[in-house]
Amino acid sequence: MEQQTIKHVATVRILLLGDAGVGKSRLTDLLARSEDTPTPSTRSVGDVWWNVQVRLHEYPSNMLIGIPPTPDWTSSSSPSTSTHSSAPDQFPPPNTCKMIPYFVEFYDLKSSLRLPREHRNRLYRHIDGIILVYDLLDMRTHDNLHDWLYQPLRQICRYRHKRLRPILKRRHVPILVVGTKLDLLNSRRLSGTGKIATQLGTDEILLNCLDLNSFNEKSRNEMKLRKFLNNVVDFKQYFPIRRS
Ligand SMILES: Nc1nc2c(ncn2[C@@H]2O[C@H](COP(=O)(O)OP(=O)(O)OP(=O)(O)O)[C@@H](O)[C@H]2O)c(=O)[nH]1
Ligand SMILES: [Mg+2]
Repeated sequence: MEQQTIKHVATVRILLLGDAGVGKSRLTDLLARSEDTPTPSTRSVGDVWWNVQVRLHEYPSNMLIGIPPTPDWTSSSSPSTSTHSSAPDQFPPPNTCKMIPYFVEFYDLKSSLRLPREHRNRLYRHIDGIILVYDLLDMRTHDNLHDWLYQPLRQICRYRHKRLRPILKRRHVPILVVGTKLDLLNSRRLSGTGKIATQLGTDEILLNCLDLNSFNEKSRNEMKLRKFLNNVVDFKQYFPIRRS
């Protein structure tokens, strides 16, 4: 990892959305957990409205100085926090890839609180990624994800893109869909899963949030998570917060 002082490590922010009881808090515990931060208190950041847990993510630097991930991404605007140069014509050779550390903050709303709109909108301005969470035992929680997503997506689009609409036709904020309680599913029937993920063109992970091995290194889940976090960093770089 590139040597950087804590002061120079940028932060990306991820919002967890989903019905009460689907497993958002347990999933946050799992996502933020590391050897250095084994308990929630060692990785939690205090906030009145949100449970915020933080982890480090290592971003491969050749992705930043290479060509943007898709042709419709603009690289002309570069965020003030970025220390990276803009795109050269070719990817650098693989051995020039350095890992750049980023803090990742997961924002999980405290369930007992009803969040005032101004607090919500203030946070949405800084959100670089969304994780949609549903319960595999109750597919209504999957269908409700459309409702959970609509307002945050609209607000993030407003703060990060020049135009409000159409949201999904543009390169929107990265989204990951997670179905929980896989361990309690006693049939192999997974009908209905994957619908919203397909509509959004995103990855989906099905897991048991209570299993500490769910994101083992080099597992499919871990690879999907890594790809999502890389996209989140890209989004922060290519769509910095606009001054309104
Ligand atoms: N067996 C099993 N239990 C789970 C799983 N995920 C969550 N749970 C349990 O489901 C319950 C609710 O999980 P939470 O993480 O508190 O749900 P939440 O989405 O944060 O709920 P709110 O904070 O009320 O919105 C807890 O008892 C968890 O232990 C899972 O994958 N498998
Ligand atoms: Mg919770």
